[in-house]
Amino acid sequence: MAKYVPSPRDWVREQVELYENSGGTKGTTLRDTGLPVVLVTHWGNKTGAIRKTPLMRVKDGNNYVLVGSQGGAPKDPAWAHNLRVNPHIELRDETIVRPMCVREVKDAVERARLWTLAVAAYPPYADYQARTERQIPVFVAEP
Ligand code: F42
Repeated sequence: MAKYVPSPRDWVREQVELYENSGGTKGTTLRDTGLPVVLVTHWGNKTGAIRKTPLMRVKDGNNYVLVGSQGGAPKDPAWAHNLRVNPHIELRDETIVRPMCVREVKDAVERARLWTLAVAAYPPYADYQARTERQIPVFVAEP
C-alpha cells in the first residue's frame, strides 16, 4: 500500500494538513494573497509514495491548468516528473475531490492560451518565467 509522504517544506505540509483536515473549508488560499489553491494528490515516480501538492487554481472550463513554476527555480518541481510518469491524480478544489487525468501541454498555441489564463489567475507566474531559463511546464487536468 502506498504511503503518504508529506512535503519536506513546512509551509506546504501545513497548508495540505489544514486544507484536508478541514474538508476543504480552510487553508484554501495562498497566504495573504487570498487567491485560491487546489490540492493535487499524485504518486512518486521513483518511490511510489503518495504526494500532496498545493497549486494555484487556474480553471479552463471543467479542466484545471497546473503550472510548474516553483517560484521561478531553475529546475522543474518533482511533482512535474511524477505527473509525466503517473498521469492519474486526485484533485481537491475546496470541498470537491475528483479523480482526473493529466497531460503536459506541448502544443505551442494551446500552451500560449493556457499560459494567458494562468497569468490572469496568478500574475506572479509571469515574473517566475522571466526569472528562469527553463520553459515552465504547463499541465492540464481533465475529468
Ligand atoms: N508550486 C508551483 O510550482 N506552482 C504553483 O502554482 C504553486 C502554488 C502553491 C500554492 C500554495 C502552496 O502552499 C504551495 C504552492 N506551490 C506551487 C509550491 C508547491 O506546492 C511545491 O511545493 C513546489 O512546486 C515544489 O514541488 P516539489 O514536488 O519539487 O516539492 C519538493 C519540495 C518535494 O516535495 N520533494 C520531495 C522530497 O522528499 O524531496 C520529493 C518529492 C517527489 O515527488 N519525489 C518523487 C518520488 O518518486 O517520490 C521523485 C521525483 C523525481 O525527481 O523524479
